[in-house]
Amino acid sequence: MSNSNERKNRIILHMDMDYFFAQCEEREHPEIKGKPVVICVYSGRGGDSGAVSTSNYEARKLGVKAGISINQAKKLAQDAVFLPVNRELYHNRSEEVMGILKGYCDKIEQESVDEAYCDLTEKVTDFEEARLLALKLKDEIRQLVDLTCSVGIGPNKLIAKIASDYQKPDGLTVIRSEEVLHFLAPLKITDLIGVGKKTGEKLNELGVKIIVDMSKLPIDRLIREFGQAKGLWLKQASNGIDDSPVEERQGTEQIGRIITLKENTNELQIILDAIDQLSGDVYMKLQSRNLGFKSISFIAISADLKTHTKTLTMGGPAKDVETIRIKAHELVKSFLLEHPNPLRRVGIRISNLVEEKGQKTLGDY
Ligand code: DGT
Ligand code: CA
Ligand code: CA
Repeated sequence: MSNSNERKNRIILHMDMDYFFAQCEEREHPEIKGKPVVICVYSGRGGDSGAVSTSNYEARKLGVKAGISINQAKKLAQDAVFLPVNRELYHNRSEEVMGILKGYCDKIEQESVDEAYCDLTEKVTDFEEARLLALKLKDEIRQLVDLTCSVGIGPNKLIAKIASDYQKPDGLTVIRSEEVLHFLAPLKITDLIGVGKKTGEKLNELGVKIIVDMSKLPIDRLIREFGQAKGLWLKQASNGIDDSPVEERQGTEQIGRIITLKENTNELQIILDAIDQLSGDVYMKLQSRNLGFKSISFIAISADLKTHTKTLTMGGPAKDVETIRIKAHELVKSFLLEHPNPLRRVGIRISNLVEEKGQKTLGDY
């Protein structure tokens, strides 16, 4: 008989792509591999005004990190390759990676463009099996998308996330339940997700620098300093306790799916057959959320792993599978006329999603 009050022993995986934007660019432009690469967000005020979004590890060695100004980065790394952000590219790569991850567990919680949690509790029997699964996942992402990531596995989201950041790049860190306290003890308090700069400074004033210091503070002291909820959370987090579930997020911006073709091809009929299958999948998701769409894109990844996207936007919203199919076919045909080379992966994405008429939205009440 299982006790319903018993805390379930979970196995949670967190995946974070390595130097994500810069790594995507390295794949797109193989000639820049090995050089420092800096991805820039230009402010639009002209010249080099703007900030660094991310950089590869070669550039980080020179001190070029996210957040510094482009001017400063150019001083630190004169010979680096400077590229503007190409969000469409990163988005497509992200979708491919998340698609692979979804094949490993029923439910993923995508945290940002380059990271996600995945609950493996029902998939594996122990941490060793989870480790083997993570190796397979990393390998598949490398084979199919040609990107590296770092993975952390732990008994909850908090530990899994810290573990994925522990060895980078291309890391894999597994923290079993009984190793949690030992693992956390020497880490900086700001390594706990949720302890920001302000909380960190306040804790420093209390003489707390590393996690083990905080785990030793009496709970009422923490509550006095930070209030009931936060104080309690800090106490639990410093002891590696986190019960938050892995929850699928329903982003409303777009719905997409990409698959790998059995073999690289530019044959229209094979691609259209794949598109029909994808149309059905995308339609199911659209329908389950009671939405309509105005834009549809065809995503093509060629044999050399370059990503192309072709989008069309309609005058008004549609919500039926036939429109998805017909519009996607149009996009494929015109794409193949422009790019007759064999494709490796194909996908469709619908965006510009709108609430279906007749459905009451929260604003109606
Ligand atoms: P990592 O995970 O340490 O190997 O490096 P990244 O670059 O993957 O860093 P991460 O996971 O914090 O962020 C993922 C992507 O998000 C990153 O490639 C670029 C973007 N990003 C991160 N920080 C910033 C920022 O401060 N500004 C802007 N615009 N983008 C950022
Ligand atoms: Ca990352
Ligand atoms: Ca990240």
